[in-house]
Amino acid sequence: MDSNRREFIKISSLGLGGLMLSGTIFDSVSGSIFNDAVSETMKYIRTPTYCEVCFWKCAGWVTKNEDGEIWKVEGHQDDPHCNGRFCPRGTGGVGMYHDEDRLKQPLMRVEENGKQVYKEVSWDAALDFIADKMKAIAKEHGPESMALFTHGSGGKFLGHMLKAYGSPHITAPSFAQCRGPREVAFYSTFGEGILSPERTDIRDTDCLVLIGSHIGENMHNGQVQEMSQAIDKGATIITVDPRFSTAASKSKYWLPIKPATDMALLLAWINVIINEEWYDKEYVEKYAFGFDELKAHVQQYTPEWAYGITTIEPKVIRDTAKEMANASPAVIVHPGRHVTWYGDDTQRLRAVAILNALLGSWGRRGGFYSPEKVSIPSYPHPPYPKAKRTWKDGLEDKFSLATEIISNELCGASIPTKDREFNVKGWIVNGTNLIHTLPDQKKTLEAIQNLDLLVVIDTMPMEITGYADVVLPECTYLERYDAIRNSPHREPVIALRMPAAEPKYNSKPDWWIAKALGIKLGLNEFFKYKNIEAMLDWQLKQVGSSLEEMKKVGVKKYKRKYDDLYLADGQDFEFSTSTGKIELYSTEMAGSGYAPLPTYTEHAQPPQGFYRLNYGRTPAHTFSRTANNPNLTAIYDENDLWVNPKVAKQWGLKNGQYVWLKNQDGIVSTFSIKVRVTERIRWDSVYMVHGFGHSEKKLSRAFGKGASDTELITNVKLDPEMGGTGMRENFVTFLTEKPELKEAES
Ligand SMILES: Nc1nc2c(c(=O)[nH]1)N[C@H]1C(S)=C(S)[C@@H](COP(=O)(O)OP(=O)(O)OC[C@H]3O[C@@H](n4cnc5c(=O)[nH]c(N)nc54)[C@H](O)[C@@H]3O)O[C@H]1N2
Ligand SMILES: Nc1nc2c(c(=O)[nH]1)N[C@H]1C(S)=C(S)[C@@H](COP(=O)(O)OP(=O)(O)OC[C@H]3O[C@@H](n4cnc5c(=O)[nH]c(N)nc54)[C@H](O)[C@@H]3O)O[C@H]1N2
Ligand code: SF4
Ligand SMILES: [Mo]
Repeated sequence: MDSNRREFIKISSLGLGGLMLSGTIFDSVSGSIFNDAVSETMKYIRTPTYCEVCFWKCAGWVTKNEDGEIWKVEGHQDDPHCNGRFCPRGTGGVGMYHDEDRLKQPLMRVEENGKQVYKEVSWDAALDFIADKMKAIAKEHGPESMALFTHGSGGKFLGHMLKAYGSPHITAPSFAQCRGPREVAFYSTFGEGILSPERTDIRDTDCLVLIGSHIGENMHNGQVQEMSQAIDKGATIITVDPRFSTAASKSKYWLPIKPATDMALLLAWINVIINEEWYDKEYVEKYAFGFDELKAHVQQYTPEWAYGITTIEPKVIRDTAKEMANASPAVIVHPGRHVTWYGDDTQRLRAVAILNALLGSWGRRGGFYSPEKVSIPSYPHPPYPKAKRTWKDGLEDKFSLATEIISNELCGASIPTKDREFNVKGWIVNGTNLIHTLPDQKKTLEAIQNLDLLVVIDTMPMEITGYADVVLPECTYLERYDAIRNSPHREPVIALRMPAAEPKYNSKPDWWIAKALGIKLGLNEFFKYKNIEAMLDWQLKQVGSSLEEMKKVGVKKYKRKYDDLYLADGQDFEFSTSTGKIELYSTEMAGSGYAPLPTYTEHAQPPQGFYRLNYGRTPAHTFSRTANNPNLTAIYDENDLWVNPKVAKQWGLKNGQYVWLKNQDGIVSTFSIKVRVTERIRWDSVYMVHGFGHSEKKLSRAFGKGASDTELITNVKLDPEMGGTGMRENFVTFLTEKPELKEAES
């Protein structure tokens, strides 16, 4: 491997010959973004949107001031995602539009005087280059050798373009780095997933159990609002977290569990609920499969046994089990969202699913409801070509329960090995900062060095852009149309995003990029619509609305087709599992060679002098995407490191002091992080918020602020069922002096 093939380029080092060319000639061919319909919308003072600061996608209104400049974004009253109120990040979303560090022009990697630099090019030139490379890759390796890594709304259009080109390889970090294990576990148990927004009926629950889920810092809007409603109505909150989270502070019970031992607690709860006969007998008898096997299986997992593992006292385990049973069926053992922790995550989530089944909460008010969404057809197009090879080739029966493509596997498939026939040769990366998002950075960088083509579409000069051959600036969500937001909810509901202003600089929306590139690839048949308005209007008309209507109302609710929000008393119901029942004992797991009933596996504990690296969210930021946002950095601009007072004393660490962190593999953090001495974290762990420690200097507010958890996550525990990356088995120690440049950088 030639390690200099793709030198990291700071976006600031633009080639001298950089020349701005507007895409006017090209625009006249493929349709300008600003055709009549859009120019007309610029007259509106208030335009509908849905938020892109996180994936809760709250619908809102954008208001402009008298000068026609974007002024504020507020929640849409009729939208069940936000009920008229945005979270602090959503309100600060206008900062994405105003951020002066934004990507402004298409850039191409060129060599000048023996040095790789970026040169500003026209859209036409950039897309010509990409199309030529993609054609060459298709010819030499097959179109399936192109992959799309995407997170965010515009990915739909790029995905359509890639499928039309002949590759099914579209992946998002929201599966294997986030909620994949949860979906797989719930599918195996109930035949249905949890989906997004989660189908948790929090507002009507009497007991909410948060096991790792830190709602309140995790600011998914509707859930936070419903949790506070439930608290006001007297619901019991039980929080299991090694850290005293915001949720813990609102809880009747806080169980400061020893990290990595949640499975033991879950199994002990199941043991108690079965042995004390606190489960919903009628429900289990009617709907569940494998109760006797489960009962026999959990006899070994007593609260006394779990105490030794989790440090949670048997009485607390019994008392909390009783609280759940008292509330049953209006109880939710929350499945969490970012659940890729220790590698046995699908199994842990199976235990969560089983517990909910025993409590009868699936399909019940105050438990889990059955969501419904509108069925919106896609704009007509010819069938996609069938790929000759897929990412699964060569995997044999590994990760056989994955329901989506595993991002880290596609990354791995980009590194040639002797025994893998299928290789990925080109990436389009859209709206995902893979350097901070995928664990094991060394592997990500090695994959990147082996590519024939790397295109990055982003709004900001994030780390991933510095490795691209071509960087394409997308305009922000406030400056574009996107696909109709179509969410599964208590009532089906759709929302429109339309541009509130023209794209700044020379940025363009993904829908335009996808269409323009598609046409250059000769895929005209797949892009028959004149422009996005025509396409959206066609789609909306299929469901009894129109673009004109949606521009006025922003959000439209539909009546449910089926009266099945909850199961009716004694209703017969066939679950989509192979037995037609809720599978306490999973036939799917057994059939695929996995454990049909969850078992406890011991995980590594920190070596002497090291602490488990724990990470999470802060209310004012989303991952790394907001780290440079002028409005949000004003609230919080660097992460800190939570350290237990006992540990601080032992190391002589003071509040506010900066330290570097070194992990079990000798990797040292590039930047230092401020110590926060607090009783709110156990002595065996430290905690930081994910998304900080940026090394790209062009991020003028984020550069060097705080530390990155990702660079310290080098030990990845793969989930055997679905390939998720367990990231919480990494341990760090403190360095109080600035270390030499770490190896990877020297
Ligand atoms: N170490 C560690 N890794 C994690 C996590 C963690 O907690 N710790 N969390 C995991 C989870 S749960 C998730 S869901 C993923 C999230 O992973 P990502 O979604 O990749 O997270 P971000 O770091 O926010 O990167 C988003 C990128 O999109 C760009 N962007 C923002 N808006 C737009 C837009 O409108 N268009 C385009 N084209 N680009 C845009 C941003 O500038 C940024 O480069 O990360 C996972 N990885
Ligand atoms: N403000 C804000 N909100 C967000 C996001 C954001 O970026 N910013 N991202 C959204 C996304 S995509 C996701 S996936 C969610 C993620 O949010 P969640 O699904 O709620 O949380 P996790 O990241 O799994 O867990 C973080 C919590 O787990 C605790 N924890 C760590 N180790 C253990 C353990 O061994 N056992 C137990 N029981 N607890 C442990 C941590 O102390 C922390 O409180 O947040 C969503 N909401
Ligand atoms: S929860 Fe906040 S950041 Fe996420 S979509 Fe809603 S308003 Fe935006
Ligand atoms: Mo996530």
